[in-house]
Amino acid sequence: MDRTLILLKPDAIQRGLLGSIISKFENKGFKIMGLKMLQMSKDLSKQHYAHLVDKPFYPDLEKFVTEHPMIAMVIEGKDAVDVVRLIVGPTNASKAPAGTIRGDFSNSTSRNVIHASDSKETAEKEIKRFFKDNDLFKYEFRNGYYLRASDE
Ligand code: IDP
Ligand code: MG
Repeated sequence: MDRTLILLKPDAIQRGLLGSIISKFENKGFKIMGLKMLQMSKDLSKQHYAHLVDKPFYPDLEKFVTEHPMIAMVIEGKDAVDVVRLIVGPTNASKAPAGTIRGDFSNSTSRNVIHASDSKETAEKEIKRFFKDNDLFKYEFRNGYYLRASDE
């Protein structure tokens, strides 16, 4: 099973979207392994957005993600990294299809409500950045039979 890191950014909290967003992952059959509220430090922002620190919009991004709490979650499921990115939609929410999280809840690139890891390798690094092993829980869904066949 794949695991991926999701951040529900400060705009998701300010706009009261947490329940609506989390329910999308529950509805899809993904399992939440860990979930917490945190406030990013400037150092953590520079690590997490290392690929963007030289961009002109980075100062606004750092201010936005560090001045208010956010939610971090690890979810697990079949092809979780790729399927979650599909559910999240493209970075520029103005171009995100209806039905995706960004398509339904944002019309912006800089305030696009959610982060999701972009590859399995990134996911493993990002999960370690936000969670200790002890913060993650392994359990079985009792209705797994109704989510997919045993050979899927
Ligand atoms: P992603 O979140 O879809 O993986 P990345 O390119 O990794 O997209 O960018 C990380 C975050 O940086 C975006 O979600 C967005 O908040 C911000 N960002 C990326 N590109 C821009 C931009 O061109 N203008 C403003 N903010 C941006
Ligand atoms: Mg990214």
